[in-house]
Amino acid sequence: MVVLSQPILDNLAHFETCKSTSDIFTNIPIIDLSGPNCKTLIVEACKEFGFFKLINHGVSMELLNRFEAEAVKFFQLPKEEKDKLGPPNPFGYGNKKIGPNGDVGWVEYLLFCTNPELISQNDAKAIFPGISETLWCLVKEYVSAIKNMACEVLEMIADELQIGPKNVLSKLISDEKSDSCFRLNYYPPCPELQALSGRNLIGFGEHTDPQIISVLRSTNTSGLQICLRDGSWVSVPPDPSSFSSMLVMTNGRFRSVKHRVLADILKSRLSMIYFGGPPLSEKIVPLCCVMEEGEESLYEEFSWSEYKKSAYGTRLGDNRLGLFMKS
Ligand code: GA4
Repeated sequence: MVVLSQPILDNLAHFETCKSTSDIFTNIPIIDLSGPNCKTLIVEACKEFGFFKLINHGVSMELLNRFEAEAVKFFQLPKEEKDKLGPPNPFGYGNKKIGPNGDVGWVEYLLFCTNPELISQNDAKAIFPGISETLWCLVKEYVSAIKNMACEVLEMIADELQIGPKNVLSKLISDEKSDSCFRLNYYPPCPELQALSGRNLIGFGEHTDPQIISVLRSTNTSGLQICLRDGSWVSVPPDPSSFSSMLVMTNGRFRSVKHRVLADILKSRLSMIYFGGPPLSEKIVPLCCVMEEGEESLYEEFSWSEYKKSAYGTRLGDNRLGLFMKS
């Protein structure tokens, strides 16, 4: 038996933990973006898991590596330097505090607004005061490449579901007024974790993303877990050359996957996530083509702006869409 010294426990006392599990998600749908059947496989994955892994996506590894190196450099700066870019409101540098409603996690992050109209009208100084020109340029280059890829995925979904025209979904995120954001999450190693035998420290607590599509890429450290239909949590092995994508939509047919990230004892983890949202005024309603004759919408009609406002008033783990369910 090991007796823990009090300071170690105190240090982690404010953070959530969960029971360790060694279950690995072995049947992740892998979508080869350059392969046949891609459209069908994506739609199947959206219905079953709300999550899939993209390979042969065409985004250059050279860009990914350059971006990763610059991002790590930022998180390795002294605390005082990083704090100059925070607290996030909601954009900027954040450390341990997530969102405006009291959530915490073993994570540092940079949250950027990447709305195209704002970017084309302003320079980095206006959008993100204090960020280095180099990092900001890389964010723009990366987000533009990922957005193109996300549009390709949404066009395939529209095609497979036979919702004409082809760009009916992709235009929501390619619109000049689309409301998107980008986040760099850095999970520092936590050696004290060793003391928590049988439990893991939560880096980013369980939640679903509110946007239309999220594209995630991480470095080679595990930590991401997703929740399966039966409520069990499984680890998603990291793969720095692929992207994972999570989708929302379609009157309950597509799933928005619940996910969380665990901290590691020895290795840091960096992830880059693009969140593609529609223009603020866009009405969010189930696509009529996916509904059976006579089927009613499960949700009240709402705009992205109303949904987003309500989402920012919730805690990370809350059921955000539940508030808009018809009673
Ligand atoms: C989850 C998805 C994105 O990371 C995010 C998060 C946002 C934040 O970090 O400010 C929120 C969270 C996310 C949903 C509920 C609210 C808002 C933290 C939080 C507790 C940037 C987003 O758009 O919604």
